[in-house]
Amino acid sequence: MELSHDELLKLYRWMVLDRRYEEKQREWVSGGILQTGFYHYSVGQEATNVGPLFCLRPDDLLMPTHRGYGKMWMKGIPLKLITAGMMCKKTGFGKGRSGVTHTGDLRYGFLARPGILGAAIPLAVGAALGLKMQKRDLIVMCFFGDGVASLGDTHEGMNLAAAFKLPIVFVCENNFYAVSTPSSKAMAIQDISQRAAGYGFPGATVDGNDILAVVEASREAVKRAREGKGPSLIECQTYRWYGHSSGDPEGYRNAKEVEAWKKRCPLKRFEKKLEEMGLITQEMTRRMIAEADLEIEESFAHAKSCPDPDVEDMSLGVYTQ
Ligand SMILES: Cc1ncc(C[n+]2csc(CCOP(=O)(O)OP(=O)(O)O)c2C)c(N)n1
Ligand SMILES: [Mg+2]
Repeated sequence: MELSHDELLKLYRWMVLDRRYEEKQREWVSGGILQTGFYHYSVGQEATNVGPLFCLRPDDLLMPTHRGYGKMWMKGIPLKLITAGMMCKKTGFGKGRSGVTHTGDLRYGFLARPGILGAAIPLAVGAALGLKMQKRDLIVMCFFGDGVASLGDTHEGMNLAAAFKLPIVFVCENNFYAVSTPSSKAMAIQDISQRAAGYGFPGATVDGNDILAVVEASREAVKRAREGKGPSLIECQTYRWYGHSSGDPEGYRNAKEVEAWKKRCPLKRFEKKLEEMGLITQEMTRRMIAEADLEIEESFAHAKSCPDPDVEDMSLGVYTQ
């Protein structure tokens, strides 16, 4: 796969920001600064967050999931807007009403994630159908988890996408758990990508902690969708280092398993590769971390200065005027 040095460093920078932002967010939550519900961390899943979106055009559409805040800035949403949204500020993403989890904004091609798991798949397929009917050369990228893989809506949506040859790429973030349920107890197949054959489109399983493998598979699937050849399914096998959400005591998995996955850290692996290629030094890494931290702090300072929503803002967008 051809990636320029500039592209490789860009990928690394995005992954650094993703890691630093979520680690900071955990501090905000434990320090009581963020109090607006649950936060779903994706630390450990950075390559899966960043890689597929790296292959999109800015005007393509994304259906995200509840996990992976990095998908937001990868889709062009400014960090300041995201942090203000997390703090439920009036001028933040989501306009202060539900944090950022179930909000969308078409100006960024960012579709709203419904709270009902699985419902996102037919919505994303509907968006792809719209693009096809309008004869646009845009595509939809639709993320979902291993838990969502077995829901009825998922099968119906994928089947329709195949039957209508829609411009959509399905990205399964298989982190092997749906809250406390291990995927080994929820399905009898080895790889979720095997399901693609049943719908009639290509499916591939990749190491979701290997950014280059993720980008390679994503590029191929995006190209296929854009050329009008229909959907693909990419299963990225990865792991979340922390609980399902900020309040999870994690009684369902053992520390040994978590430690084993931490050894496969997507960031460290990529860093090592870039060092071997002579593209990065420890000094550069330190500088990139400092730059990411500064951007995060600036977004936080901005969010603190934003106004809180007013009572009348509650019905904004709920009823037509
Ligand atoms: C229909 C429905 N059932 C349950 C929930 C609660 N819920 C939110 S996330 C989640 C787990 C999803 O697991 P997975 O698809 O593997 O994604 P992950 O959280 O691992 O990224 C559950 C059960 C929900 N939102 N909707
Ligand atoms: Mg999961």
